[in-house]
Amino acid sequence: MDSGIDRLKEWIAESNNIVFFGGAGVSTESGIPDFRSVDGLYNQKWKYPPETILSASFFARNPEEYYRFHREKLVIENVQPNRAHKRLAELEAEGKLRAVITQNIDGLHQAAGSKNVLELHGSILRAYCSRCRKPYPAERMNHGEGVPRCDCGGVIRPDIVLYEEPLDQDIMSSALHYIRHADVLIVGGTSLNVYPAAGLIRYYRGTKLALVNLSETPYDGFADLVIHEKIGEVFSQV
Ligand code: CNA
Repeated sequence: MDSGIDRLKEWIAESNNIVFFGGAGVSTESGIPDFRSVDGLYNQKWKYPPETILSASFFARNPEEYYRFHREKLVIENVQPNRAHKRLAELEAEGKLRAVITQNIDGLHQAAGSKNVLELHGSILRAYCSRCRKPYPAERMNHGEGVPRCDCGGVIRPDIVLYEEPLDQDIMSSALHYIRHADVLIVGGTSLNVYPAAGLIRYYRGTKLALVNLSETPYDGFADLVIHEKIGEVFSQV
């Protein structure tokens, strides 16, 4: 077994205060493309770049185009949690892992059985009216046609944080609390390019920060252990 993975396995075995912080790379092995890999959404052809379509001003101006992108690119059918999601859920059930903090909007950690999931960027499995805030099931937003509308006439929107919108402060403070008090912090499947989420790992104060990511990140030098391998494969060994 690889020595980096051995070390991570030891850290996990010895701790009951592990926190996981992840991103889109956690779900690529479930078949959901990330943003920045070669086959990620940023490298696929679309009329506008994803940062533009996924922005609050674009959504307000052009909800038709937003929903075309949403249904074609964000909603992926029949996806299942992979080995990383499942092992994280097991570690929580064993009383070893305190929280999963995720930038993902796909709900796969909960599908795997994780209970304490902090969704920094919301979820495409929830929707609400952008005018009166009435909650709606995600079904029509994710699978219908055209722009879904509320009884009040407002546009129904996904419960995700669009670019230009602030993150939920309660979720951010809670994430910060878990990271600050973690013994082992595992960061995985994230390019650590999207702020303010990426900056959270600077609040870690321990000496066991493991970074599991296929490609290099700006924080590789900040970590105590760096593993450049597929996260599902790593979690199947720890
Ligand atoms: P990103 O910027 O696309 O980075 C993903 C990182 O994961 C890259 O550095 C890859 O090298 C790495 N990676 C890809 N596959 C694996 C793997 N199997 N094992 C290990 N590493 C891997 O995504 P971030 O999450 O950092 O960026 C934040 C954005 C992306 C958030 O706002 C998300 O909401 C958004 N996003 C979410 C999803 C989802 O919910 N599944 C999908 C696509 C984008």
